[in-house]
Amino acid sequence: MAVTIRDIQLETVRQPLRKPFKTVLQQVEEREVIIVSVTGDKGHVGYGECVAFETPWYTEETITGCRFVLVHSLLPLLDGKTISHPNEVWELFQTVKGNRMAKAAVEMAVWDLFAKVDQQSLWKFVGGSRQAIPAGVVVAADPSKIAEQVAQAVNSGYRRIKIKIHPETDRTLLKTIVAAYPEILFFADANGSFQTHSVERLKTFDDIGFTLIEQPFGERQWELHAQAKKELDTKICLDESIASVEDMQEMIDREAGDIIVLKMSRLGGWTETLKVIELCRTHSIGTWVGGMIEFGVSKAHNLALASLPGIIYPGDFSASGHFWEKDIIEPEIIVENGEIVLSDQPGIGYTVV
Ligand code: OSB
Ligand code: MG
Repeated sequence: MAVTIRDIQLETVRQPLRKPFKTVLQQVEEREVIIVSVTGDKGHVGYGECVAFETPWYTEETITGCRFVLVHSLLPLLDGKTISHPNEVWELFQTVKGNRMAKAAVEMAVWDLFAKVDQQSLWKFVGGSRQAIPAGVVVAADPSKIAEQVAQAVNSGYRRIKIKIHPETDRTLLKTIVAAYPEILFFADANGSFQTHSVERLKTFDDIGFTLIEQPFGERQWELHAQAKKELDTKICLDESIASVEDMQEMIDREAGDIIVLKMSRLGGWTETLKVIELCRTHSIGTWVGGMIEFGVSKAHNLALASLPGIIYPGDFSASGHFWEKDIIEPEIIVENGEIVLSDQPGIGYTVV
């Protein structure tokens, strides 16, 4: 199968969140992303979404920087090229350093395009085997609102809830909430906020009942993560630390984590993500799929990712209506009985509006 790239378009989408998303690092109230559309020689159109933030609080990329790199560096490398497999895009982009979120957006679009040319759903095209994906939601709010938002999530059918924490978070409050819902899987995400604290401090969160704690320390603080893995019963899960296959190998060599959260954007797209999954499989390291306060295009790609074998926990998969008044895909993503059912339509399986 060879496809010649005939046209590439960028479109900016900007929308307020239905409620503020509050972490110790940043409060997000409005979201801007770039939708990349790639047209092949037979007229099929593939979509990707660039999910870098306005400021570099989560990774070093920004949406403005991504737009610049897309226009001036990445799109000229792809435009007019004939490719026979989407993983060739990674090779084409080798002369551009870093900028993984910008690269991921284009790569996603090309994978969607190839699945459409092949008349297959993207999740089957990448070798997925699960059509019903367990949902999960993130509570990122002021302490006074955590209990209420957890109750709402449980009422909406979510069976996995991730709570944003930092060293100052009220542990008694968390313990009461987690104990109130024995049937719910609770994750914690620290976004590196224990980096100026000790493993001892993190240990005081060990008996709350979290299945895992995501990224307690800084991106490069491998030693602290390794110590935490040894000394806590709660699983240590890395997010920001893992931006490549090399980072994954580093975590394995240093025994710096039990599990990782996959995000296609942070890893630079499908090709690198599939390599990371393969490495995890070889070393029996569990994976699950994270969210980026993203719109439906990025979510659809991440849902396809979650259908692969080896994904052991429910991801950050909330319904379109959780963040957005109106998503940019049709139909919107809905959660029923705690699951999201993937479409059999070609490509990402949603129409982009
Ligand atoms: O650290 O997992 C994170 C959102 C934006 C940036 C970083 C993170 C998050 C989330 C996921 O916690 C939220 C979601 O999209 O469901
Ligand atoms: Mg995280």
